[in-house]
Amino acid sequence: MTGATADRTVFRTCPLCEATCGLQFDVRDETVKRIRGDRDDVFSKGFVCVKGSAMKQLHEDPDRLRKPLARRGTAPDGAPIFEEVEWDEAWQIVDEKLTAVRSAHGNESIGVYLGNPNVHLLGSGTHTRPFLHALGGAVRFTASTVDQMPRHVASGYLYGSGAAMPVPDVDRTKLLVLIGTNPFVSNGSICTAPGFPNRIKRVRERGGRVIVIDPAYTRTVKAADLHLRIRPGTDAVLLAAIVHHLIATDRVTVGLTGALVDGLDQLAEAVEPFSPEYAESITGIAAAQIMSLAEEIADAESAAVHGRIGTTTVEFGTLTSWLIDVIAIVTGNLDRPGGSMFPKAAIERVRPERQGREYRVGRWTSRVSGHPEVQGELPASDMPDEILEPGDGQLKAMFTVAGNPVLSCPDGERMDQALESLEAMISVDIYVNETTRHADVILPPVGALEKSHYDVAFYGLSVRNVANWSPPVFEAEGPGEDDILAKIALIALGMGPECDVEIAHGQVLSELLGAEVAAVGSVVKGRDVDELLAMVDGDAGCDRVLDVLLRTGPYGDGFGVDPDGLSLMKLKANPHGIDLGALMPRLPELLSSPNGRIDLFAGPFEEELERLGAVMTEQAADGRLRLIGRRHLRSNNSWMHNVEVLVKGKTRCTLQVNPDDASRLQLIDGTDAVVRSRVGEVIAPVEITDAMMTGVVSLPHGWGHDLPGVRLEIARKHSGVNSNVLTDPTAIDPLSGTSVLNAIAVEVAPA
Ligand SMILES: Nc1nc2c(c(=O)[nH]1)N[C@H]1C(S)=C(S)[C@@H](COP(=O)(O)OP(=O)(O)OC[C@H]3O[C@@H](n4cnc5c(=O)[nH]c(N)nc54)[C@H](O)[C@@H]3O)O[C@H]1N2
Ligand SMILES: Nc1nc2c(c(=O)[nH]1)N[C@H]1C(S)=C(S)[C@@H](COP(=O)(O)OP(=O)(O)OC[C@H]3O[C@@H](n4cnc5c(=O)[nH]c(N)nc54)[C@H](O)[C@@H]3O)O[C@H]1N2
Ligand code: SF4
Ligand SMILES: [Mo]
Repeated sequence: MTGATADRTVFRTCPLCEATCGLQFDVRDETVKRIRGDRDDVFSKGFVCVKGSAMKQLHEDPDRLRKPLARRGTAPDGAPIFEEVEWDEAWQIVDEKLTAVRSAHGNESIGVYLGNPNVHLLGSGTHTRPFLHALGGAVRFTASTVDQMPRHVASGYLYGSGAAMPVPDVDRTKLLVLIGTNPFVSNGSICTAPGFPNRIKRVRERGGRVIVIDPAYTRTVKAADLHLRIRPGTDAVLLAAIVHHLIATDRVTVGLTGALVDGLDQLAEAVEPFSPEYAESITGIAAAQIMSLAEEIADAESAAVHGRIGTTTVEFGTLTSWLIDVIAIVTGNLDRPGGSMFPKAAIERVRPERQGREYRVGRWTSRVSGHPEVQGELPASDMPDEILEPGDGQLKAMFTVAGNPVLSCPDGERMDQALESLEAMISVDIYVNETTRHADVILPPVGALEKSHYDVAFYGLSVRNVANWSPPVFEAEGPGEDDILAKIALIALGMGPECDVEIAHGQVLSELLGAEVAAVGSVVKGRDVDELLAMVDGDAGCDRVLDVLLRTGPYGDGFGVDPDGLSLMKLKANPHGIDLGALMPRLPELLSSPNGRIDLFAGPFEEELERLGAVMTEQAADGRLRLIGRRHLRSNNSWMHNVEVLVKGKTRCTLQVNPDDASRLQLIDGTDAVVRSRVGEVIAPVEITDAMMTGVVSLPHGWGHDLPGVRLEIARKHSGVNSNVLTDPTAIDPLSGTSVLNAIAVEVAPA
């Protein structure tokens, strides 16, 4: 199906957000002529958003790095001076820096920050583990603790694994309740459903209802049956009151999963203080409305309650995520069609031997704040302290891989100072941005169109089971993430800057296959590693790992056991993807908790409910404005503002204020306001809109591109301000270490 004017057509999944849309690239004279939605994609069926179509501009962006940069000093205005170098020299710098820091301060002085695109990149998916392993005890931070970590922790305690996250069965549900998420703009999160807006419309077309709980009137609200405006940060109280009402009115129906659940008795007592009347006083939603919402969820033929950023980046994020699942459990909606279900990804590994382990956090703690480790990481908001505070274990070197913590993590100004103070910083990134400008060396992987793709993370969070591999659109003219991470690993293992990455790729494969042939329940248990190695397909290092994962996964060909099963070769033959069917019930098979059961109180949720009551009652007396965030369809966190089509038009980095608040504070539309929090202040133009709830103001994140040395010519012209100058690094959800990015107390005045 080559377009009439194209030399060739390539089908490739979009890697920019979680929706995994299939794109069709028409290429002529080795240039992308046209990008459109792939109508034959088994999952997205032609859906595409403006960002997907901008992949051409991203690819051609002159500011995107094609060669490594080495830092040669600092200009008088504070801007770094970079020089383009060949890869050989870049690897030499990595070796020298790493060796110097390690010999002076040891492995524990090295930190790693992994940003969001890592979960969208096949090479990171397959090679991050060996990279971290080779760095030895490197301290790990990721964007998860400014995002979804509460969801992992709630799942860890409930199901035994942080990876077992139920998703709303959007395509079959009769009642969709969306809390703190705006899929008309974000295209969905922890719920991979390309064309999410259409899927929401279809809920209503088949006679179902859609309810949105959000302080703001959003594009998703516009398409819903009911909008409940909630005071930011109070969702846990609303959800606890729903459980309270279900219990008080005898509406608990646990359904089939009930037999697997412990702790139901304890639940009644734990939510006892959260009456609908109390919840009204905290959330601003009328008690009668809360009761009717609870009854509607209980009575619906099926109901799926789904929470995202507005429910996780708050002080009670883990409790909120837990309560969402508790509601699914007590209304019989967990693990049933139309409710909240567990996907079965093609590369998933569920092993009987894993069952029976207690979920644990806090196996170590951060040096300065004492925060517990969660899922092997420390809170991203601890980075500045860990770098700046002297003492044993102080971080002296950082690797950043596809991350921009200066704009995305709390107290951006201190983060910025901290990174500049390091003895060594190595960044794997495609731009010189607010973060990477501090690096000694920037290692740029090839662009998205020059590498293959498979959504290792998102097919595990998907409303249908799907597998789709994409070839690169253009031949690579440099290394991908797999090569870069492998090379750093080899250098860290002492192999020197001239080592051959193929050694690392080979090692990764042998280890993976070695583990497979030894694993109880593996389809290749007992087979010979060398025999399997000879059968592995794929050009890139990451493709070969993927082939092994696919073939030993739940739908795999088992290296010849099931000739119809999945393999990389089979995916190559199906460029529009393979639909593996609707989600199926997976309990109890999926549970890896002790006894293979769901203990509602395996985590400290009783204590957390007590703390919730105390904190909420106290906060209700605080009359300050609450700051929340927002996204825009043409944005992607901090890094897509350098594409003209995505930033042109009205200024987007505005402080949205409700008309009542604006007149009380004497703010005038279009003029500047100063926003102050405990840690910082910014000046932003006011946008008066009744989309915002009274008492709430909103500022998007990811802006503030005017720092010295940032090489983003277009973004700089639309710089905006960094909203994370206002976020407080000490404010976290204590169970997950996740930053409080919503419901921040602020003062606003005319500038
Ligand atoms: N106040 C506030 N703060 C927030 C949020 C919020 O809602 N409010 N949201 C949070 C969330 S959900 C997230 S996920 C984080 C994101 O936080 P980060 O991951 O730290 O930030 P991003 O803006 O996603 O930065 C992505 C980086 O990857 C680089 N990059 C892009 N493509 C590639 C590639 O192919 N390879 C490599 N190696 N690099 C690439 C970009 O140049 C950029 O430097 O921000 C969080 N911060
Ligand atoms: N266009 C675009 N798409 C994206 C991204 C992007 O930057 N731009 N980022 C991607 C990433 S990394 C992620 S994690 C996802 C996030 O996906 P979503 O969670 O859907 O993202 P948001 O649009 O930030 O929606 C959060 C909503 O929560 C509301 N909210 C804020 N505070 C509260 C609260 O206390 N309670 C309640 N109930 N609601 C609250 C906000 O008003 C907002 O409407 O989006 C992804 N997709
Ligand atoms: S919705 Fe997401 S995956 Fe689909 S085209 Fe847009 S950015 Fe790409
Ligand atoms: Mo995110």
